[in-house]
Amino acid sequence: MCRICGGVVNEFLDLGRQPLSDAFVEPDETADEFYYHLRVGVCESCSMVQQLAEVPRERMFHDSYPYVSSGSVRMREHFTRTAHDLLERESTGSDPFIVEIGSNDGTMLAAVRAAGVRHLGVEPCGGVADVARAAGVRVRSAFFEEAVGAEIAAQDGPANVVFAANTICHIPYLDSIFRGIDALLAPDGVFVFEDPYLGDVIEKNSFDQIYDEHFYVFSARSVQAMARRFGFELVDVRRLPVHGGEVRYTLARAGARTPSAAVAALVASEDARGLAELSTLHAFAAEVDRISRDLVLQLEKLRDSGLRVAGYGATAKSATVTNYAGIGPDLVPCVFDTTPAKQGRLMPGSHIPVRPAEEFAEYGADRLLLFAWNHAEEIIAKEKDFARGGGRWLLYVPEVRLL
Ligand code: JHZ
Ligand code: SAH
Ligand code: ZN
Repeated sequence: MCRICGGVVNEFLDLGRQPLSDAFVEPDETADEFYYHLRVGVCESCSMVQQLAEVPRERMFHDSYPYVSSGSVRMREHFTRTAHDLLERESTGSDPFIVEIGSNDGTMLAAVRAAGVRHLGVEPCGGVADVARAAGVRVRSAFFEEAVGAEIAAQDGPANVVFAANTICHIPYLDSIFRGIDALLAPDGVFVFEDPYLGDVIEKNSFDQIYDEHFYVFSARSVQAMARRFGFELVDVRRLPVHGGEVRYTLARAGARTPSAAVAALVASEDARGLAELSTLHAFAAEVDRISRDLVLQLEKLRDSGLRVAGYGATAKSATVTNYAGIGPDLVPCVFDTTPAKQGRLMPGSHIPVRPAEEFAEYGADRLLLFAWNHAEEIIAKEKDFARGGGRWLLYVPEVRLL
């Protein structure tokens, strides 16, 4: 049953037994790993692409959650720009108030704070919330939901903007979220969120965008239907190049703003290409299989030719690829990553060891599997010596290929 509208959900993709994508394990803790069956379907009534089973939120988001937004220079720039955009376009009145859901280490809100604007982050993971606090960002440690929205409104007054990046698609209980936003948002306020876009996932075969944390994959059509169901209207959309292709959705209270032409245009383009049709999604599922098999073949070839292989970027996304395709340390002996909380641990399920990025040069890789393909530009530029020395990058989005 659809988590948004109660309609019939048709399964189109079975990604098998999967661990929690951000549960990097200590070498002696692999016996305790949590697994679940990752299956994805689409709602016949509202077109929402969603998982068929839910992982309890506390299992995924806790005080030692390892992901930090600040791990990429390009993302830091993106969020500084985002803060300035929000401040310019939306923060009307003499004392505007901006709330961010899923504020993580405060990368976005630090720029709001620097502008001297009243703000609050809502973030359940203590470790990253403390990083934000250390930077002077105001954070409430909580899962945003109906009651939290009402409490913030009572304490701080209505919000002009509620923003969320890579967070709303993580939350199955969106009915409660919308009631919380209804309680919190000023009459002419906006709810702005950005998440991976179904159009890009299908076009690029980026099936690794689907893992425990990404419960929904949004499209303009499904977000429009969802907004209406909860008393809001989708009034603007903007495609973003970050994280492999996202859309920023702007929602206002129903009737408060006139939707821009971009909304109708994106919905029409989705309908024209049959984006949410089962035939399209089944074709995508077939591509997932083909690409996974291709990647394993390519890695076996590299191993058999005696080349030194490693992974680059211990992403959450890579859990889907490694566990679905069956890629372990025999094919990718280790992965390099800049995140201290991931280093010295094993990748979930595949048990590929994560090593500090500083050890990358001395390892002397011949081929690097770019798990963080969404940061390709930044990473390939940073590691230009690798290619200069004859090394080559192996990518699997949108196809398996050597650069
Ligand atoms: P990156 C996470 O996904 C989880 P992940 C989450 N569900 C989500 O939606 C997105 O973030 C926003 C490392 N790295 O951004 C840092 C280097 O080592 O693709 C990260 O561990 N060197 C919330 O994990 C990883 O790669 C570098 O130069 O798929 C990148 O993770 C750079 C740039 C990154 O998100
Ligand atoms: N916005 C940041 C962080 C994304 S990570 C960025 O785009 O880089 C997703 C974040 O959402 C995590 O920090 C997680 O703790 C948080 N989150 C998950 N459920 C939440 C909820 N109900 N309310 C607030 N934050 C939530
Ligand atoms: Zn539905």
